[in-house]
Amino acid sequence: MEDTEDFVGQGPHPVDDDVFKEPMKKRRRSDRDQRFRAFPSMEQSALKEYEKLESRTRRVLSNTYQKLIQSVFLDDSIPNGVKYLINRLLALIEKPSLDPIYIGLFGSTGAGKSSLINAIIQQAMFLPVSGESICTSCIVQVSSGCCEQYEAKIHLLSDQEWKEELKNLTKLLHRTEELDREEADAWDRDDAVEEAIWKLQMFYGNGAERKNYEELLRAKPKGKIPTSRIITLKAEEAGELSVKLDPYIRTQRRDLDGESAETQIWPLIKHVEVTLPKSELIPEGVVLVDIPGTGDFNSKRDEMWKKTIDKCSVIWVISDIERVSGGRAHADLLNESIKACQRGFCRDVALVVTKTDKLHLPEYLRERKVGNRAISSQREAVLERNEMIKLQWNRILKEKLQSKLPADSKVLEASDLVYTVSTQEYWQQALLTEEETEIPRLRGYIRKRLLDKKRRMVTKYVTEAFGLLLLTDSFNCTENLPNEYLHMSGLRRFVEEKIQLLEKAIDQCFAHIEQPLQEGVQNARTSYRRILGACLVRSRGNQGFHQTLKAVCLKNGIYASRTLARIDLNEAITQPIYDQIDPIFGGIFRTGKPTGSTLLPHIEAFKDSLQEKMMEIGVRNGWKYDSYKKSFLIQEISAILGGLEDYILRKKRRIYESLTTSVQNDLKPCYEEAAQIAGKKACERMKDVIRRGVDRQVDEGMFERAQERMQHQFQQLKNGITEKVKGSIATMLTLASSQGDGLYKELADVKSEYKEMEKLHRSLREVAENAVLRRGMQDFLLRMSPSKAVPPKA
Ligand SMILES: Nc1nc2c(ncn2[C@@H]2O[C@H](COP(=O)(O)OP(=O)(O)OP(=O)(O)O)[C@@H](O)[C@H]2O)c(=O)[nH]1
Ligand SMILES: [Mg+2]
Repeated sequence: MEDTEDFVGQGPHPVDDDVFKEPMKKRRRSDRDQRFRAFPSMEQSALKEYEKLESRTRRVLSNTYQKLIQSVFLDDSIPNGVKYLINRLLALIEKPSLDPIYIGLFGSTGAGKSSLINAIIQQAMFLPVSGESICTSCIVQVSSGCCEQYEAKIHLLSDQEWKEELKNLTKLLHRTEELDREEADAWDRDDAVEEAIWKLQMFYGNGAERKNYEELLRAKPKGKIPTSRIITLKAEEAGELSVKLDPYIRTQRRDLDGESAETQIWPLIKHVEVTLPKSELIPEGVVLVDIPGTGDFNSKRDEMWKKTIDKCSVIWVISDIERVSGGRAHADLLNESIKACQRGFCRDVALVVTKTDKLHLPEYLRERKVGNRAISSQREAVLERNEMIKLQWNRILKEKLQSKLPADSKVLEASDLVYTVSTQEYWQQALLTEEETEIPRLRGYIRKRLLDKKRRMVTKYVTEAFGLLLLTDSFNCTENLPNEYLHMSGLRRFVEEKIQLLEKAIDQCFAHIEQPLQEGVQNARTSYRRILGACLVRSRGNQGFHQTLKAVCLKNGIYASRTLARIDLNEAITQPIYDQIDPIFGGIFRTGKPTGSTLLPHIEAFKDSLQEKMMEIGVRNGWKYDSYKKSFLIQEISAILGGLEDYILRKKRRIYESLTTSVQNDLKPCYEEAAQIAGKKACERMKDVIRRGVDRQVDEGMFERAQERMQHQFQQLKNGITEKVKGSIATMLTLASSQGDGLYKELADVKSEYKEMEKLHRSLREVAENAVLRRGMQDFLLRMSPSKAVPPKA
């Protein structure tokens, strides 16, 4: 742990960012800043301590595993208990160190997402950026690894996926012959069509847009497609990889003829993964994801878009300072992010306002109503505006989140929901200091998230490993007492009763959703016509909308392109239901402080009562205070129920989406019918078919069916939970009561491993204490130092 000692500001440390920085950059850094530089390394030492603890634990587990398999290797039959042990050890050894933390940068085109990633990773021109047109063409993931090289993997659509895309593209382009003259003139090719033609031309050459699906299936693509469907690029330096990568990521201009090999396979690109060499700026385990704001016409890519948003545990909504107020796209993005908190793993939403350097001073001064302080410079104006934006948006965001999420969600406690950044100033520092560009603050945020997660993960890991070592060691210790079996069967009855109680508790907690669900359905019934009407008009009138609408229908109600706002009819008409259920739904699945409707505390209570019972039985049986068997049982109960939490989180998304999925399913025939329509007044006729189709389905109980499906999903979750609990506990009890029954075997001596594990388990607390101590010192130093940027008086 080389760094552990340098956490108190003992003068300037040339660690961290400085090493990577370009030499010619202007510096404006006081002594205070120098001391601040030490903070990241404090966090890093904690991180390293946890990492060390984890790797040592893994080593102990492997040694134990090896000894075990050696001692049973030649046996004819391996006792069940030992098998169980071996499997558990192996599972723990193979458990991935840390699921990466995905941080999604989610924003409209031109908002500055790619520029921000470049600044955070300290590579000025790494990802392509552009001020002229849509730049990043697909989802790009950036992370750091342990190798020395820069690497990129370009993932392509599979053959099947491309065929499906082809089918849809040709359907969209298939204009009917009977289109009459008048309409043909008015037929202004809209975005969906432009894009389809261009994709086909790029992939198969000019004229492809006139061929039908079967012809295109036989046609030969211009470019070479690797059978693995992954293109790997490697480079020694960032600049080198950046050049190679550029054509794959950058949206190609349609007016240019794509002749290079990269652009020819471009319509196939699904997403891109970039791995940087080991970096202190984005530590291993963090993935920054550049997510375009609208999704994609291709179903596979669109599905991935949604999944990617859902797998992010942090979402930064990126918004250009000039668009942050009043932009509809911006509001849509915020809503989508809050939805992700409901259905996905997202725990944290923040607003990152970009390009704060863009300020026209005379204009600002003229509009400026607040402040009695005179503003004399661009810099002061920028800083003042930043503060104002923070105040304003912190409030707006909190209100928005409050109406959607349970009242005391973690994200609502966060003091910093808004960041005001400037990547341009980060590189130039003509106006602002590095700190004031808030790029370092975002890096701090990333590190804090990682550290929190690592702490939780390692604590769980070490505790579980310790329990397993206890059990292994206990196989070598005969501790059999009379009457024990009797108590075990008593225990079985006890467990059954407790499971019944758990089932009841889960029912009660799910019952909270029923009333809002009912009300939501009523609201949906009364407002669906208005909502649908709003979705089916375009400010431009029908011109060109005809094709977009066709695309919507071809995709079962969902249409996404890079240039238009996303259209999702199913989501739109179920929105009134979601508006009603959102806070309750969030409440059921929340972690942290429980309310009457929260699910997890019931499982926790179930665990506690079981563990208490184990203790009791232990005492009655005269098991030694730290009896192996007792420890094992208690440990295993934690492990079993700990696994449930992940299971519940995975199911959550399915339940949440069941309303829109159900509606989409019911409306499928109507979408299919509408997609067939061509010829005269196609647009009006399509709208008509959709309207009538939805009316009919609503009359036949579409919303009520959606409600039932959601309730059914909740029931399934309940059954899943109880089945899992029953199964695992039964196995555990069988093992625990069978030790004396010939299933037990003298195993290799693992005393030393046990001792080592005990030590590691103890140091878990030390590491946590160190972290608290360091944080205290950090707070102290912060308080002692002169205030940071002078906040303007509002
Ligand atoms: N003045 C100023 N311009 C910026 C800043 N950050 C980004 N830009 C410019 O804004 C434009 C768009 O930036 P990008 O990073 O390409 O935006 P994006 O969100 O990745 O856009 P897409 O890839 O199209 O989704 C570029 O011309 C950048 O140079 C900033 O902090 N200040
Ligand atoms: Mg971009």
